[in-house]
Amino acid sequence: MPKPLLRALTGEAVWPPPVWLMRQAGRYLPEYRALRAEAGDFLTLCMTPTLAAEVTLQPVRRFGMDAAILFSDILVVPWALGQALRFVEGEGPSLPPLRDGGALAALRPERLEGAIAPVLDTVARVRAALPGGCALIGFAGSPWTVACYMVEGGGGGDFPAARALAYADPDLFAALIEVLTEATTRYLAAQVEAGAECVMLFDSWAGLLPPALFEALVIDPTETIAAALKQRFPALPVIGFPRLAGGMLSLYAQEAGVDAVGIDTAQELRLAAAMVPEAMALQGNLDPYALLAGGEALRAQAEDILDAARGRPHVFNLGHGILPQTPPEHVAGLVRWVRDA
Ligand code: 1CP
Repeated sequence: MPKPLLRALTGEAVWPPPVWLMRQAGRYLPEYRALRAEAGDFLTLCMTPTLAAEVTLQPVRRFGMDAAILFSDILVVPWALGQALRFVEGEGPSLPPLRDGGALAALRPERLEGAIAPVLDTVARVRAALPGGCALIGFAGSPWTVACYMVEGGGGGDFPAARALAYADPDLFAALIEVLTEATTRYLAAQVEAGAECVMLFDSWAGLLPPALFEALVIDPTETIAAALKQRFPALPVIGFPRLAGGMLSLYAQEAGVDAVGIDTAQELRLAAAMVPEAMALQGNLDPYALLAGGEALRAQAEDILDAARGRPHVFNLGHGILPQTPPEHVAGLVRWVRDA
């Protein structure tokens, strides 16, 4: 019997729906904080296969999730291409901003395979240790979202330099997206060869773009990556997460070549269901703040989501990542409600 997550991603209305949560490994878990302290810094944790595999498995053991998601970060790709990356405690990622042809030419795509070897080792270890019905998700950031961090030199959510550069130097921006499209395809294909059973492309900042740029910088690169992966692995399910895409969700669902779409917190799930093809799985979309709050608000929202997606292929999830302050008991309670639905 195929794993529930893979059944849902290939178009089956599994009931109750499989459940996992974005950022299910992380600071809200005491056992994560302990291993993170042992590793020292975040990038070391990502690049130490024994520790990264253990962190990946922690939420699976504690909550019995239907999926494990590789513990890594979307910024591993720029780091592997040679852009210096640091995670500053309490502030997030920091990179030397990439804003001209010289910085683009300094990227070293040929370094990718060597640099990601520890990540592939983590994938293989997790796959070998997974409990029966639990599926392993590989992932990467999509080119637009990763480019936001590379051009800006860090996070924050507004990305003024990246958005301005897309207009000021469209050729440079297109060249950067092309490098990332190619590298992301190789990175995801390597994860699948190492044992990932499906892959997810996080486009967390897709919603910053107007429609024409959304097509060129979000849909087109995603389609290129999905098509290249399907050519090598015809049965591989691909999940796209065009966060805050709003009305562009329907074009994304039709054209990006993905099998499932992650729905963010701002979309009404019934409307989202009407915007995507019937056989396409929906993943989402509980508000991480409802999970933080717990109690009746959480239960009511979870039940509404279950009801909205009933009869459709659905993967229960959040609309964005778990907040670090979330009590682990709220996660346990949520998983129980979904299972008892
Ligand atoms: O201090 C710490 O322990 C580091 C916090 C942390 C964690 C736990 C970062 C830094 N990354 C991660 C892990 C991570 N990142 C996973 C692991 C698997 C899981 O879900 O359990 C995944 C899938 C990601 C993906 C990721 N990283 C995204 C896409 C999803 C999203 O949240 O929108 C993004 C945008 C990043 C960038 C990033 N990495 C880390 C931080 C703090 C950020 C956000 C920076 C910002 O924009 O301000």
